[in-house]
Amino acid sequence: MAVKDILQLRGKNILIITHKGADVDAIASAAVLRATLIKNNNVEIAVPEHVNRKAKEIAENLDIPYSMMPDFSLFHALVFVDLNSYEMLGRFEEEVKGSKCQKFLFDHHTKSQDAITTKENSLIIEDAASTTEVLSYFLKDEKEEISEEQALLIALGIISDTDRFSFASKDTFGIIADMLKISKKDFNEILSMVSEQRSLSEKIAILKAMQKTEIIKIGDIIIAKGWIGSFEAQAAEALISCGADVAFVGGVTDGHARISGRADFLFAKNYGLDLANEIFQKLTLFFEGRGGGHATAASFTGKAQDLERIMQKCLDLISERLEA
Ligand SMILES: [Mn+2]
Repeated sequence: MAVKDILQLRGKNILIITHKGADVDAIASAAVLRATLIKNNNVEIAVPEHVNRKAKEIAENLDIPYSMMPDFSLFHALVFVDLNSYEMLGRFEEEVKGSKCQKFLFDHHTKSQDAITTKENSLIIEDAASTTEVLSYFLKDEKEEISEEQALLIALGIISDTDRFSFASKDTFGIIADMLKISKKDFNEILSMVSEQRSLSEKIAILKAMQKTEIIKIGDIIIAKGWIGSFEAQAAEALISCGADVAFVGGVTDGHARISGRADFLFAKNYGLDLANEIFQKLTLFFEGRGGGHATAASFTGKAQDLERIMQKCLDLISERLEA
């Protein structure tokens, strides 16, 4: 078996699954793959738990159907996009574990220990800007045609996941140039599809998190540690844009402790730091829970009562790492 065998499937029922809390890259990736596979198969998209606001808007505008309660017994093959760990599967975890279906996977997150499928059936490119970028390589290598709509979706995934090109892989701009041509859309039009207005509650939550932020200095390095009820990821991002080199923001959501970590891109590069690998996956050695993500953006979900201790462990691990 190889990941490209997915293109040989004929007359099958295929379920494409995104990570929980699907974002624009996840939904766009699912739709790109669906457009290719649907030529010869029945294809559905499923999202465990919720879809973020922007992704929902894009799914509506581009008529991308998805369900949140698929009947797993109907499908012959499962395809995972924009995730590679069971942690990110949320409430689909048990059904996926129990499923004997063929499983394929496309992703750009740091590889995790709890892999969903075999290496042969996975295409994981950790330094790709988005999963849609990974899919653009795949379709090109397999000489599959990329339609106008797929090109638009690939561009949307890249622009959204790179936070409008605040980082990129060596090929990102070349791909964007190609996709703009195929999509026949101008750049501003695509940009406006992913730009987002923060809600009032989000703005206030983030500003409050700033008030409660502790600043820890290790030599010239600034680590920020904050607390918030929701929007941990956005608050951690805000702390990085305010000047922190690394930020950890913790909160309790739905009875679970959730910690989001962010690192400044250049800082992480200079130190060869990978937050997912070196901090968030390691937390599972000390606490019950799940952790993973990317080099500069990662998270951990554990027991609510451990929040304070998990936050302290993040600081210990990063201090050990940076002082070494
Ligand atoms: Mn992604």
